[in-house]
Amino acid sequence: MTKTLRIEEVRDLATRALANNGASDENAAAVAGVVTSAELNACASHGLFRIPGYVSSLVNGRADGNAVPVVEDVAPGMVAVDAKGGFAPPAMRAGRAMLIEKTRAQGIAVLGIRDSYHFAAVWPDIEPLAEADLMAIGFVNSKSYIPPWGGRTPLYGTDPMAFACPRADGPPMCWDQASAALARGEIMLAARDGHSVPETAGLDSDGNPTGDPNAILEGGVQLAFGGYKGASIAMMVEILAAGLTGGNFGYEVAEQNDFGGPSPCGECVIAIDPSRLGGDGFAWRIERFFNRITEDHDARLPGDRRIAARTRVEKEGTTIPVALYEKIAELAGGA
Ligand code: NDP
Ligand code: PYC
Repeated sequence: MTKTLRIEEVRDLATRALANNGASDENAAAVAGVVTSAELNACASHGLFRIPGYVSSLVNGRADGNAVPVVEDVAPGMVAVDAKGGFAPPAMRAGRAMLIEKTRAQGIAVLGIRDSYHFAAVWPDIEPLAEADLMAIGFVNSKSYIPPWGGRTPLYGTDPMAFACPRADGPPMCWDQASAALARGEIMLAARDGHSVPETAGLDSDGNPTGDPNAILEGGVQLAFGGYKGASIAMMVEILAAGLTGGNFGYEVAEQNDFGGPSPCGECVIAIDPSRLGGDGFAWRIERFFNRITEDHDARLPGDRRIAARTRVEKEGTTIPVALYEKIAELAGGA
């Protein structure tokens, strides 16, 4: 059984569920913002599905719902944000203006967030930079689920990275992908809904490839996309998101008690002003380049599925299982 919600109902429900369980108004609004964006963009794995996990991290005291992020101007091209054990979206909101200012002033700047709980897609973090005519690339790490290539023990998180590029004609192009063959959220949704997953997604507890999502989640491991090449990407994401920022590596989180909610890790965003190198013609050159992609048979730009979803979901709403709706309504103190 399913229930369809209008997008403003999603925002209201998510905000109340967080606020009702100890998040400050500001933090609840920031987290509900990324959850609502995920539903609007048809990204079910990081939308309302994540609210019970956010709430459990508040209730068990792991994440601080009243954290006030501290933004530090650490170098001409560097912004550091200490999330103070709170969620990542308020930390990103707090640091973004300084990142944009420094990038405009110097052509390039980097923002690092440490001690933050990230449980969302990455494109909402970097798309606003491309809307401000900057290029951006973002890296987030999570609790470890993926062994190093040739190993058996989880070391890397599912470690997403996202890239956003402004364009002359349309919303920014923004891709966003896990270093894992499949985001853990997708495997969890498959387990919930009784679907199998591709056998490239993970191994069972005996080390055998499996399409059974429960076998991967319960004692198995996930695999990087593209074999050893994806494992090297995951390693890079750990180094940039955690090593560079002072956040926890995925394995350090795995060694702590696991409450199943978001992981206290790190995030790194590099922003570049393309007009400094590419000149005024940059956005149109990109447009012509993108045309070469979209003119070729069934090829499309990454992110186009999400962008197309926005108009549809705005009009028709988003559909979630009734059981999830009832759970969140209970957390929110009522429907
Ligand atoms: P997908 O494999 O679904 O998609 C990855 C990217 O590929 C998207 O940009 C998608 O665009 C694009 N894409 C898909 N099909 C095509 C196609 N036919 N042609 C061109 N591009 C295509 O995502 P993942 O499962 O890897 O990740 C899902 C989400 O999980 C991400 O948002 C990620 O940030 C999040 N995540 C978060 C983590 C965290 O720690 N916070 C950890 C891991 C993942 P489109 O969306 O338009 O289909
Ligand atoms: O889907 O892999 C995932 C994930 C991990 C942390 C948040 N999302």
